[in-house]
Amino acid sequence: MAIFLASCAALASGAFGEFVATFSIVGPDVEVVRSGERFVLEVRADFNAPLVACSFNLCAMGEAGAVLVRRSADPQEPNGLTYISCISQEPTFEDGLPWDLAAQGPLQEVLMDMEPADGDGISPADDVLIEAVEVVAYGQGGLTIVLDEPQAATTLGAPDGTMFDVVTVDPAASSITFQVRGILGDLDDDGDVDLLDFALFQACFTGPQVSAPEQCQSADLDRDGDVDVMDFWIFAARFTGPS
Ligand SMILES: [Ca+2]
Ligand SMILES: [Ca+2]
Ligand SMILES: [Ca+2]
Ligand SMILES: [Ca+2]
Repeated sequence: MAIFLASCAALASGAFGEFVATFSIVGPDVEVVRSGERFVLEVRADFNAPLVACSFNLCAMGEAGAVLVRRSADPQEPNGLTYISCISQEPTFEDGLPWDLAAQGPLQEVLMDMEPADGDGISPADDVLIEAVEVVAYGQGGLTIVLDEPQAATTLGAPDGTMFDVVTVDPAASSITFQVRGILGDLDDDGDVDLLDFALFQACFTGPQVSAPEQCQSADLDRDGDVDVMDFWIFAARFTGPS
């Protein structure tokens, strides 16, 4: 691990000159998320040589905050890139979560194939899912999540001792911004989830796969377009009574 950290700090400068990788962050196609709402962000990449390791930082900026609650790159849980496992120095994979991206600072993710066979690695391709992370927004106001300082490696070692190449982020897709509003389930925006909110919820309840009208978007708590019993269970779990 110490060697790995040292390698990580000493940025490679074109050790693999022909290697080109571009990273981006992708989130739900919404402008507004509710405080307490959980959503998924994907780190994706285009690259032209087999990828065996990468690292990047996730940061949160703005008035509202975000807590990272789950990673997909659990060594025990294949994320679609089954030979990729995750090591995170700060925090460790096992005990680091939840990680408050606003209060605790950037989270560095390091994903790698621990023992790649010769020629192993994720095959070169466009728009590859590197990792999906689940985030819960909190507070009120603007929230921007930034993908920062991505690095990647085509091998776990090179003759000159360098490991990672600096890669680029897609400038148009290196960050994602939301407005964080209210509390999930607080349909009248008065700071609680009580029977008055339930009355509004009930008025919007139409069942599965019935498209919710504009005024009922805030009752679609799982954001699948309808207001059904799945939304009700989320509402019930958030029920606080009047404040
Ligand atoms: Ca309320
Ligand atoms: Ca539904
Ligand atoms: Ca729904
Ligand atoms: Ca109330």
